Amino acid sequence: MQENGGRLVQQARIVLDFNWAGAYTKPSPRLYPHQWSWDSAFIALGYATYDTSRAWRELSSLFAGQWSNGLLPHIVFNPELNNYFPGSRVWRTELSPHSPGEIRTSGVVQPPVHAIAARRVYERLLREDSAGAEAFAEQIYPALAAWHGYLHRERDPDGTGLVYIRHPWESGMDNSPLWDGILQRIRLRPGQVPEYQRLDVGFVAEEDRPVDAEYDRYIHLVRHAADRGYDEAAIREDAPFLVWDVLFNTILCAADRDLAALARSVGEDPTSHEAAADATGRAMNARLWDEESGLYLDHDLAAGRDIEVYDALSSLLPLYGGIPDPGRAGRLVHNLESSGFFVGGDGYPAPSYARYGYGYSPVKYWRGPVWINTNWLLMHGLRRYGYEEHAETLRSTIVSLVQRSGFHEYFHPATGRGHGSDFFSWTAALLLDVLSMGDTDHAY
Ligand code: 9WN
Repeated sequence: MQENGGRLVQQARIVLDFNWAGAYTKPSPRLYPHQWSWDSAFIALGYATYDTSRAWRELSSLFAGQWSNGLLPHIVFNPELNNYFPGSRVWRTELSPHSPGEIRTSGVVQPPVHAIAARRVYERLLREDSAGAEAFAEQIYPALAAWHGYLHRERDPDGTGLVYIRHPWESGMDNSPLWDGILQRIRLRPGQVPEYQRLDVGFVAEEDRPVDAEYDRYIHLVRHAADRGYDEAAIREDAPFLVWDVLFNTILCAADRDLAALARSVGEDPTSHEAAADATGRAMNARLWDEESGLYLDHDLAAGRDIEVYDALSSLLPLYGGIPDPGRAGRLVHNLESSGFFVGGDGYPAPSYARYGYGYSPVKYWRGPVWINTNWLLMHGLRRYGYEEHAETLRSTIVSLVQRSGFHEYFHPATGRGHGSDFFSWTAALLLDVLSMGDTDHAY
């Protein structure tokens, strides 16, 4: 490893050590003090490069908060801390017969990156200690199978192959312009606006965060689910937000394939996971591909129409899941090169939302800033389809951005300046993964 790479590795490990809370890793020191679901999976991928036992502990701690119906909550609360809004009291998850009694959690989910991370941890463990690898797989496989089972059963009741999300937080891309049309439909009159106090804007610049009108609707949607006791059939009956999301389904498809591999390693039958992945891939191509634009679009189930937002980076990410055929992949890459996303020209990775798009903001969270996780997915997607040069450009811009600007949550796409929280765990973890790419073979 080169001198600079070595220093960056050390710095990234320091970030993760600083955020290590004894059993899990805080996404960031102050803004996100509890354990978050997809963060933990990305973080485990980083630990897998140098500390498999921590990777294992990270995932175990998250799955300790799993519900008896398989739901893996997007937050597992640390009972000793109450400096995050919305905290456990707002969620009222005790109203569900499935929520765990002693561990407090939220009542929404996040993209299921976990089987992807678990497979990687398993493979690293195999090289170190095959008995340990076996024990890990035996422990994690049933929990992952229950998690995917929940998604396919509860979030795809008609067996379409696509699972729905019911809150912007479930996308992981909370205030993306993708959700503007739906959130605008939610009319809150005086008295309906929930009363609460945000804490996030005390930790980071207000202009970097979602606006109050968005938070009102986030909390309104939390209430909608809690008022129905987290009964999925009741929620979907009149859910204001019900979406087939491209990124969520892409990740599920990829994760189902990794789950199949884990099933094989514990002597279980992988065919149901493979069939689920095939069904999701097929349904994405049949229902979410938009021939005219050459992009995958989200679908608004509550309104019964596609979400005609053409500038979200997530529209290109089915590359990661191997979902498009080569012709469609070519059209996605053409969009990447020509639509204000790319990469290379100005030396930065791809923005979360293209800079000429309506609704673009260079600092506001998921409305334009560069995030490392989505670029990591894009990089692997490009590589998977043989776009080596693009992937390499992206890899080197990811490294140089973090080297220059630090381990921020997100970055201004035109200046590279860091925004949101500093010392952000998945930026560090995924950087470790990217830096390790030359060293070892990656199982993608
Ligand atoms: C709400 C923890 C999480 C990430 C999300 C990101 C942000 C939370 C918030 O932080 O969301 O879940 O309070 O803004 O959007 O992707 O998992 O890092």
